[in-house]
Amino acid sequence: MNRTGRVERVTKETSVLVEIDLDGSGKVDVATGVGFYDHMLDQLGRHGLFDLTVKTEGDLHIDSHHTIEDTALALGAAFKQALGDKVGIYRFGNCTVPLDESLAQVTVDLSGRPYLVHTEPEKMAPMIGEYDTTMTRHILESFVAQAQIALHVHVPYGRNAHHIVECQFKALARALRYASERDPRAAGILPSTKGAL
Ligand SMILES: [Mn+2]
Repeated sequence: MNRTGRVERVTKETSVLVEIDLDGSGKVDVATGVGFYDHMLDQLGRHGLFDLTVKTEGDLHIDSHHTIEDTALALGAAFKQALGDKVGIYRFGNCTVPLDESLAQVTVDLSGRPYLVHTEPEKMAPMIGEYDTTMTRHILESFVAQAQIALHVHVPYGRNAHHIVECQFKALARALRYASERDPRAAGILPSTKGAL
């Protein structure tokens, strides 16, 4: 069974195409027009072992906000679509990833209910290239809302903004991979006592 998602999202502000294969090998083809964001989405595919295509044409003449946010919304929707009925998956995943002086701890539940808890150092460089560092939380909020997952992301310490953001995407990728992978002991079983996810 294919576990793929494809979402096209077109508004007056942006045009986004996302394709994802949860059972891929980390092949990534990403172009949003925001270099650092491309780098982060590359982490997501590579460390999640998802095949991921992202093509966004946004109103970058204003700023990168809509481009970044709408891409995250489409990504969340595509991820949910790819998860399908969630039968036979692990459901929960967590991963802690250091990047030199920074550390990210990510825990996920593919619960069907959107909830985000996010903490990161308050003091951080405001921009990484065209990427506004306050957008990290906005990306996670947008992804969570569409993917309908519970996501806890904590950066207890870190100094360099590039490191602080990148370790979050790496840990997110790995946590999503662990949660969405098939559990060989749970074939045909929905991991919920409620009978719904
Ligand atoms: Mn916004």
